[in-house]
Amino acid sequence: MMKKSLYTCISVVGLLLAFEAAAGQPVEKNYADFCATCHGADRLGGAGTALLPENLARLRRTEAFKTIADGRNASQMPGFAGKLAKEDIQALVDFIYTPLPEVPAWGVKEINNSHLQRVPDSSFSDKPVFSADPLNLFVVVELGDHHATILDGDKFEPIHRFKTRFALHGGPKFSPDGRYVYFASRDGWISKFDIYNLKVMAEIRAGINTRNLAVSGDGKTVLVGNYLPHSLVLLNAEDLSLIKVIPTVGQDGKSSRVSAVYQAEPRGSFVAALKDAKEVWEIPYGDKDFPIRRIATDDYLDDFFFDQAYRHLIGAARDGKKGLVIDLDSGKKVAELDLPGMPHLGSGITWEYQGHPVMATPNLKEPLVSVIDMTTWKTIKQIKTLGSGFFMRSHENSPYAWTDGFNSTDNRDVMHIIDKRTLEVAEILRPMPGKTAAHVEFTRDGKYVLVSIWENDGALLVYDAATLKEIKRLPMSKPSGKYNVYNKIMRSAGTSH
Ligand code: DHE
Repeated sequence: MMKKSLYTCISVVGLLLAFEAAAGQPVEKNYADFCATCHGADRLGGAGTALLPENLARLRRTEAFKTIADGRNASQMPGFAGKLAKEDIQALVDFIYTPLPEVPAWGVKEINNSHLQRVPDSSFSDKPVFSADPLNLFVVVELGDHHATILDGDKFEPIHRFKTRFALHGGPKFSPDGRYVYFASRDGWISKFDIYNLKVMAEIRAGINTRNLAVSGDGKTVLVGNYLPHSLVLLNAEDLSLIKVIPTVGQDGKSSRVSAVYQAEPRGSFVAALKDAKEVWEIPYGDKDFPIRRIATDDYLDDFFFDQAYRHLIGAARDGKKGLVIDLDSGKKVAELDLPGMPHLGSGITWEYQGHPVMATPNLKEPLVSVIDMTTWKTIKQIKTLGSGFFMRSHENSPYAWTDGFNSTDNRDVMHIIDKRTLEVAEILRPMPGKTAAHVEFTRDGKYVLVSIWENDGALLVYDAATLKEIKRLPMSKPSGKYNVYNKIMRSAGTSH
């Protein structure tokens, strides 16, 4: 298969020469030293977002200045005020808001040229090549050295570890039978991994800066949402070959980044939110033309999740302090949610509380967990925590919901155990004092909980979900998310879908 050099067509030399910082080193040197590792030498993104005017459309320059100086809340972006003078920072701001001499093309030709495929041969098995329960496996993403581990969820022993693309982000998605898992990297690579045979089957670069992917409920199609270019990309789930590229242009004719895409199996559709247009798109995946139903929204949606019936979409506006609830049948907003500090809504979970379905989510900027009645859409409790959290998890068989303090400054090492029956913090754990603890996932039966120690020399800690005692520790390289096959394919109310 052909693999094209990705960035050859872009010349940034002229642009680099155009700027020089007023103080300190030239701006291009500062960019190379402080920004390029995450944002790409050519500004097309990597672990960090692409730094192009198109991608920064909704960020004011003063905000960009603050971000470079102080870092970015809810991301891995550090602040550089201690290393760069104000003039240097301003020069960087001007630099990143300057268009590239040529907008990089990433369309049908480039996507097709990047396609890599492994054809199954007689050595391939239709059954797992290992003895562990294939539905109680965990896929653990290790961000430290860009690997993934397939973990036996009964014995808590690694079965296989393999190299992934650089900077995977978002939850990997499974085929409906749990045999295949699909990963997306921030720089647009989509990979399909055969868990039964422990082999990467296909890869394709669907974008330059990708948000996330979804796999259709019938297992036939993959939809990728991009920041750059502004597009949705439909792929055949079988071999990841390209079906079509859908430019994401709002009703007003302006093109937009994609905030997130998910599949809504009970509706037979994909749902995508646009980041720069007040629109949600529903795309039925059973129709070979993939028609788009546009739903107008009151605000730009950053991320969203669904109620368990997939009737309502619950979205967060990035700049606002509220969430929106949209009835997907009528296409109308039915409620606004009081969310004080911007949730990472994909982390929302649901359960039954006193006969009502409730949803709960941490808030990235406030040390609070919001619990909202999903019948009235009113907040019934804001549970105080020691630090702002990022992820939240539970399981149908557990009375507890676990949430971290990942987004705090002083309490990144805590895990709060919330009693779902009383809405009180029942216990606070410090799994490894001083080390960042984050992201939790339960085993298939809900009896054990896996917690990440989010450090390069980190670990995966296994807890008894009832006694809250640690029972095993596995060294891992910055394990970010871990995903239980059964809980994901059954769309457990306690985890992300
Ligand atoms: Fe994530 C999921 C958006 C920063 C780790 N993150 C998601 C999803 C979205 C999202 C839309 C759901 C996608 C899915 O699962 O299909 N994340 C954002 C942001 O907007 C934000 C705040 C800024 C950004 O950089 O884009 C952001 N996320 C981060 C991080 O800094 C984290 C901690 C480290 C990293 O990988 O960059 C991070 N995000 C994660 C993880 C998930 C995730 C581990 C999957 C959670 C799950 O259990 O499903």
